[in-house]
Amino acid sequence: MCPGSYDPVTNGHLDIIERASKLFDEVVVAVLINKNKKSLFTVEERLEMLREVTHQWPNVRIDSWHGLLVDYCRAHEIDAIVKGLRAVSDFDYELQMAQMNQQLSGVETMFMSTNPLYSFLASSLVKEVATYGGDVSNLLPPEIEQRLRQRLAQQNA
Ligand code: COD
Repeated sequence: MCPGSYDPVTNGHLDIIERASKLFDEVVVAVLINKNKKSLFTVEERLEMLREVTHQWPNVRIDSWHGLLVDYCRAHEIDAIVKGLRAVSDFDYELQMAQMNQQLSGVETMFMSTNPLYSFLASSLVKEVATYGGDVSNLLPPEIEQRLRQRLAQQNA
């Protein structure tokens, strides 16, 4: 299970998903719906984008979920959550979630070190840079960058 907001999916996410797809028979990439978090893309759009950029990995499946991550894992007999760690700043929160999820359900979390190329990369930063006209072309797949530019243009129209 590779969970996230994926608003939108970045090269940092894709690096983790690809590496997980080589380690596990099947990988579920789930968009977790958080109604309190303001997102730029709808859940349907995020799912569509994820499908577009992961189709080359046949063992990767895309889904969405509203509720506790571990409830999805239990319902689908998933034993492992895979998370990418970018920096020490990620670690405290990720460790807390991993321990809570383990305690709630027994589902284990495995951490994969970020590709150094993407260690500074987060969807929120990409959106901010693109909003002010910065170049994000090496941080996202081209089709996702195009969608991001379109959405930001719609917002400014
Ligand atoms: N390099 C490596 N990994 C990266 C990078 C990068 N540049 N960017 C992101 N990642 C990885 C990280 O592992 C991250 O966790 C994951 O991708 C998803 O990133 P985001 O930003 O899309 O998603 P988040 O951080 O908003 O996702 C948080 C969750 C949705 C996973 C979390 O809130 C959750 O599990 N929610 C469900 C409700 C629940 O069960 N809550 C109780 C938790 S104990």
